[in-house]
Amino acid sequence: MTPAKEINFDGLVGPTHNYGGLSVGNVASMSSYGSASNPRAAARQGLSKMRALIRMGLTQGVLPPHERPFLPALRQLGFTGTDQAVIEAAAKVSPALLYNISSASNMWTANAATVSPSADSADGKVHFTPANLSAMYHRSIEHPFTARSLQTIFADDRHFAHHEAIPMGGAMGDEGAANHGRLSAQHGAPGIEQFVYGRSAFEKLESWRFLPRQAYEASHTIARRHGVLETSVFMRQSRRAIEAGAFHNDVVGVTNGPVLFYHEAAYEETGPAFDEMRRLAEPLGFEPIFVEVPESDVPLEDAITSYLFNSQLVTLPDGKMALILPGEAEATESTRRYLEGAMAGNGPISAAHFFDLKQSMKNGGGPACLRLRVVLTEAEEKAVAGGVILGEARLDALEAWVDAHYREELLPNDLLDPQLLIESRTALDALTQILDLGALYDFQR
Ligand code: SUG
Repeated sequence: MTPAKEINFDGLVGPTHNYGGLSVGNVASMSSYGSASNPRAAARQGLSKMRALIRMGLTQGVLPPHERPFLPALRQLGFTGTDQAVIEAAAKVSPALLYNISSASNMWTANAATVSPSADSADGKVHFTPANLSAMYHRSIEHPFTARSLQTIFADDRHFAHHEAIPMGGAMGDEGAANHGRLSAQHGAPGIEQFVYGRSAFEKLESWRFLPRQAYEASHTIARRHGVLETSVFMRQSRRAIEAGAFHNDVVGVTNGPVLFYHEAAYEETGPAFDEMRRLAEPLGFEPIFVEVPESDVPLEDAITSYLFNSQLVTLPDGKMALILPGEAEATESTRRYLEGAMAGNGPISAAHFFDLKQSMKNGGGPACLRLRVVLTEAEEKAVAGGVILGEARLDALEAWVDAHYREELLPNDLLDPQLLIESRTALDALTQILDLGALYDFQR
């Protein structure tokens, strides 16, 4: 086994972070609609979490925000003329359209792609499939730039393999790593991949409160392409969890090392899948550890509002596991009590760290949504391009950059203001220098 470590690539919150209420089925996003956001605070909260993880001895990466408002999307829809004319015309036709092409939703990089480490894949490369995010227009426009960004950063084809996003249409949705987990003895050891889906793309679903986003056929495609099918297990999200607002499985479950930490109501059934995981783990020399949180300790509704499971379960340098949680999990009585018990017991979770991520949480994004996990060996890490693996000096530079370029208040109707486009491009242009990424954005080409 070649030793490897997990690197979290967090999404840097972009300058247009706002509450446009775009995500049906995401209760936080729907109920935050119309309130004032604070893009500067949002970006700062994310950077503080990254800094704290670095100080815990973990390796931290960052992925750049996408260009928003995204004028190429409006031009594709037939708006012509100067940038200002395009924005003004689109605003007249449909303010909602402008909200959609301005969303900072790409900050939730758990939805950027599904990543399989080289220890798992048949050809010994790290595999990436950008998520098509076809469930909602504002997210469906992310994958072309996500692909460009990942191909720029993980450019070395001796180590990295990139696939196209899954074709869209009907219900062939793929939401990336938010519905993907991995169990292994250590990060560098071969593991089992867990693919969680909400439906078949070809199934008729009637009278559901919220529709599932992830298709079984999409999950299966990824496992096949990544060369991990033999060691993959497919599980169906429960209808109850989806209808209660668990629009991604990472709202009700998280994996790390041999551990799957999940809510009792997360899956339609667990028995056959868990048996299969035990069977697959045996020749790999480990036993999966299933930590189920019963409904009687934490009601599903509390799990969803507190984001207990939308935490990062990380292995610290001393080998112990810690949870990186949103402050909401401390403020909710049932989850706080559960965590106190878990840490006092002899289970795998030894510490809980809480972070103020309220700006992102109000759009349904917790600590786990904000990061894409990439397991890399030393040689693979060395092959990462640009300055996206962070040290404290670059974090200082990013904080100063946020303070210089981000507004402290944004209302949905501010998205109709062409000045925001200029501010946003000025900021992103400076960012590509800080992160040493060259001419990454369309407006720079
Ligand atoms: O897709 N919210 C995101 C939140 C994604 C959270 N990610 C994970 N669970 N991994 C979503 O529902 C709202 C954006 C807006 O209204 O601008 C939004 O897209």
